[in-house]
Amino acid sequence: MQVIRYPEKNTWEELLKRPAFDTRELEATVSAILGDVKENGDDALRRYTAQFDKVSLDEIFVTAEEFEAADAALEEPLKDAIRTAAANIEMFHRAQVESVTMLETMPGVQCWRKPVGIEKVGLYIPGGTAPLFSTILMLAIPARLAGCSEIVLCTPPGKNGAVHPAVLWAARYTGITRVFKTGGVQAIGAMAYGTESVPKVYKIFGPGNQYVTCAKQLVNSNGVAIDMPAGPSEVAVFADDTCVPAFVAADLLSQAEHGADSQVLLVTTSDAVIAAVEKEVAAQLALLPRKEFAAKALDNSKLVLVKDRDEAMDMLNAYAPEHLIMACENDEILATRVINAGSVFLGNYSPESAGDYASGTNHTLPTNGYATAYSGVSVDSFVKKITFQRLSREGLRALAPAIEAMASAEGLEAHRNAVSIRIKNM
Ligand code: HSO
Ligand code: ZN
Repeated sequence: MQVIRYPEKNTWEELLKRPAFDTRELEATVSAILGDVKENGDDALRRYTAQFDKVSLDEIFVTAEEFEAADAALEEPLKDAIRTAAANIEMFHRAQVESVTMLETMPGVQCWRKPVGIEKVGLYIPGGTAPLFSTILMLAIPARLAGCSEIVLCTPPGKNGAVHPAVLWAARYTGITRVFKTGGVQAIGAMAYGTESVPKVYKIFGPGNQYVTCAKQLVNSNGVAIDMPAGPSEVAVFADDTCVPAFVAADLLSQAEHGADSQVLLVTTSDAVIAAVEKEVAAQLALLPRKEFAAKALDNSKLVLVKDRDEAMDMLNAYAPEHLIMACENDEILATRVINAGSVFLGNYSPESAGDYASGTNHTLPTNGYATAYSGVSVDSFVKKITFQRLSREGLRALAPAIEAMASAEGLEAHRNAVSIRIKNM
């Protein structure tokens, strides 16, 4: 980890830069696979599954027997853990379900807005070095609460042709029974265009590697909605002398273990904290099974000493982290100054892991500085909001002069007439 003391403001941009993540060079490969899936459907999915996942599949969809086998294979304590997490996530997201408020903007002019679930949504869960079944809870629970009527899930099979039991169990527990064994770019193509087995959806959610991200962007430019542009996962910690360095180190490592490209940043007002955190990171890293990934991520990571809390907040808002942990005095007061962050964790007892799994908040969050303008996934991500209105005769009569004047001024006589013809008829 690089230690930087009292950096000048004009060096911040460089210091806070994420490593370049340019998907353009992948575009040719990715778009060839997408085109193949569009043209050849399930045949193409089977070919890519044989090529990339090294397994030949008869059926692409997961059968009832496979769900049963997953249920038998999964240990009860893990099922219980998933139940606890799901209950909290459900409670937190249920409160986001908006009710319809009818407003009378003028007597006889009624307007309202109704959230309607996106009919068909597709969730993608990567395979890879760790099967993130927790992401199923984070996507399927808000999708159900939003009222999406068709929710499908794509995930790559392991070399034995099966999907990880926790993935299948979490899917069925959250009400998803249409799971397809296809991963990577081909899965995104399948959900974007539809194949014989996989239905076409209107919006695609979920994390993935650079190829998956590139595929999501390409199908997005062809009219399929996506959750958000994704980059490698990141955490920033603000810590002062009241932090517990061992906790801070553990939080930095928890994010670093996601992958070699993960980003971790510590901003502190205390030089003693830097020394203590460095020592703790070294000790804890040595014990981690995923130490290779974590060590690589730490190579690109920074510990920054700043002069005071104001400067720390300026720097953190400029960085716009996906996760922000504030292990400092009066954390709640300082937190009122957070402008750019995906999700904030306050105090010494709020590790990012709580939000990653089980406290209730969503872990699908904006990375790569997108927290300046994007929110994490919520029930809102799964709904469209449709506006309605009804004008009574009196309502239209009262509003007519304004509409007619504006329509005439825009030179749109047919617009004006759609009002005038009714007034004359009254
Ligand atoms: N930190 C990840 C979410 C996750 N962590 C899933 C563990 N499992 C993305 O922000
Ligand atoms: Zn995580």
